[in-house]
Amino acid sequence: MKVIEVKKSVTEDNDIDARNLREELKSKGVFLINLMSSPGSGKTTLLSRIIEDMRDKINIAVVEADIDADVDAKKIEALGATSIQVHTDGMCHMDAGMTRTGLLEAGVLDDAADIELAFLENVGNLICPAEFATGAHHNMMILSIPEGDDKPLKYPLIFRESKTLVITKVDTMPYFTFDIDECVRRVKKLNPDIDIFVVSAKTGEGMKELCDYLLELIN
Ligand SMILES: Nc1nc2c(ncn2[C@@H]2O[C@H](COP(=O)(O)OP(=O)(O)O)[C@@H](O)[C@H]2O)c(=O)[nH]1
Ligand SMILES: [Mg+2]
Repeated sequence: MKVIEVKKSVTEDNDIDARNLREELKSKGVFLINLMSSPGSGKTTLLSRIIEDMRDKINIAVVEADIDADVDAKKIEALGATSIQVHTDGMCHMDAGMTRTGLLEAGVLDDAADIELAFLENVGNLICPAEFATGAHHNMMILSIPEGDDKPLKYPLIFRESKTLVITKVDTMPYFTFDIDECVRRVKKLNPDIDIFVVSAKTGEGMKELCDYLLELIN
C-alpha cells in the first residue's frame, strides 16, 4: 500500500481543477464520492462495510486522506480494495489537485483500472473540507449519534454542501440523547433536497438501503 505526501495545489482556480477532474473521471467511468465528517465519526468503518457488502457487485477504490498515519488505508487494503494513503502536509482538507494526485498514484485513473466507484475519505473535520471542491461528483457526509443532533446548527455549510447525510452508530442510541427527527428537521431546513440514511456500520442496520442507493447513483 502506497503512502504519498501531497501539498496544496499551486494552481489558482481549484473550481476549474475540480471540474476538469470530474470530467476526466466521468470519461473513465469512475464515480467519485467525497466523504466528510468529524474525526472518529465512522468514515473508515462505514467504507469497510460498504466494500464488504458491495464487493461482489462493483470495484471500489478509496483515497484515504489524513495529516499523518496510514492505519485507515491499511484497513481498506486488508479488505482487498484498491487504496492509497495521502498525507496532507498539515492541511485540514483536500483540494482537487491533491485528490487527482491520490487517484493517479492509486492507479484509479489508469485505463486498465476498471474502478467504478471511488471514495475520498477526506480529513476528519466539519469545517474546512466543506469549503473546497475536490473533483468528486457527489458529497456525502456522516454524523454519528454520539456527536449530537445539534451539529447542523453549529456547522451549517457542510450540511448544505452534502447531497447525502448518513447518520451512523444508530446502535448507540440507548446511551446518548439524540433526537433523529429533530436532527432531520434541522438538516432539511438547511438543505431540503438532501438524502438521509440512518445506519449502523457495526450491526449492519440500514446498510442495504444505503448500498442500493449507491448502486443507483453510479448507474
Ligand atoms: N458502535 C458503533 N461504533 C462504530 C460504528 N462505526 C464506527 N464505529 C467506531 O467508531 C470509532 C471510529 O471509527 P472510524 O471508522 O475510525 O472513524 P473515522 O475517523 O471517521 O474514520 C471506531 O472505534 C469504530 O469501531 C457504528 O456504526 N457503531
Ligand atoms: Mg478514518
